[in-house]
Amino acid sequence: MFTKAIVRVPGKNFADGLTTVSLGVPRLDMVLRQHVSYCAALKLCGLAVTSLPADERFSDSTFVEDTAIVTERGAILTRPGAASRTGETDAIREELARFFSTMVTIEAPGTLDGGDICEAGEHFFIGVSQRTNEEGARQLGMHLARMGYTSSTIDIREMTSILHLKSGVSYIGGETLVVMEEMAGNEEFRDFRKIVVPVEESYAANCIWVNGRIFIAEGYPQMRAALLKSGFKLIVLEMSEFQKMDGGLSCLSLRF
Ligand code: CIR
Repeated sequence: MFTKAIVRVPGKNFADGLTTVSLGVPRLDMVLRQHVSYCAALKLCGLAVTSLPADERFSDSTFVEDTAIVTERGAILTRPGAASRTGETDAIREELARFFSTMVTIEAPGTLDGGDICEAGEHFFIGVSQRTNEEGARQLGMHLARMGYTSSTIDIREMTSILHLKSGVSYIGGETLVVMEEMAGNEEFRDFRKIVVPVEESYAANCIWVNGRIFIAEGYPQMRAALLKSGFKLIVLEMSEFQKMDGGLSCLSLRF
């Protein structure tokens, strides 16, 4: 169970962040409203939410997930792969130091975004992507092994439709993965029960388990029906403005 989460309020310059999609310019009032609802949902699930103030130096800094991997056995500070985001980790280091006595760091020339790391119980899938390089993946694998976890890498560099591994696959507890159709056949996922997301609902593959509930994005009826049919309790959240900047439900918080 999670007891805490860290989030960061989106800044006024949120729309200046990086994006690979052409869904239009996010509306700040809606960004803020959607962020408030997201935080409220975390609180509803019993988490104490630390809400960091907006950091206007970094337009993408509301996507805190990319700055750290947080586990029950310690935290790993990342080294984000986008040059405009590398400075985001300094503030998160200070914050995490309040909660974690064990903290290690991904070092140059390694790069790694938290969005590429999919925790699945004792095992971690590490995406090698446009943001996470092989050296970053190697360092993370080593840190995780020292903490007693196993890991394996999944190369998504050829998959142009997703930014991060977790844009395409999410672990929602037990033996279950939610996985986009394009990735469902991956051998790494062979031992898991898979809920396959149809191509037209791919964005919904990024969902999160929070203390017995699954947060999913609004507007994806097939995914919603599939999860309900499997007995999951859902919290459906509007994510349109974050989607415009390549962001999903997992990126908006560090949960531990
Ligand atoms: C970026 O390109 O870095 C941000 N605009 C979106 C990051 C989304 N993070 C995530 O999926 N973990």
